[in-house]
Amino acid sequence: MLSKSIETAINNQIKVEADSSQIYLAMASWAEVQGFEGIATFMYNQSDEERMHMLKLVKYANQRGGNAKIPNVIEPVLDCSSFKALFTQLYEHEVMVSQSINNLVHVSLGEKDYATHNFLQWYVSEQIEEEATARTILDKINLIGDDKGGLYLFDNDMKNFSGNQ
Ligand code: OFO
Repeated sequence: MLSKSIETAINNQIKVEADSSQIYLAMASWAEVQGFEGIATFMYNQSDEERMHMLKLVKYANQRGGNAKIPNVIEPVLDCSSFKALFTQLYEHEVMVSQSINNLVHVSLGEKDYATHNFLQWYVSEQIEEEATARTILDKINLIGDDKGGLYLFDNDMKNFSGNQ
């Protein structure tokens, strides 16, 4: 049985994952309208992954006798002034998600809820990957700058990136 404080902390994380899914969806739609098919595909896939992260938490909370709360959807505010700005926002968002997962791990240990602690290890590993992916992409964008040819190749590259996820 989940304690009230763990239930609340999981519900907070459910919202973080739901917001992440919305942010990636907004980025996907923006990239699609701009004609960047590869980036759009990557973002759509990420959005689906974040929804899956949210669902896992919903099911876990309910399975442990808690009550998962389904949050409102937010309208994401994107910085589309440049690709660099957009991917910096993405990277910073993932760092924030990792911190949020770490907090949750901390709360579960404090409460000696080892089942939740064990369940969260999957998220800890997932965040290592997601942060690394975001950092790799940002490094590439920094190399390309505003070069149109480079962006074209980068967009193509992103299709494969999505395939590897
Ligand atoms: Fe990338 O946020 Fe989920 O865990």
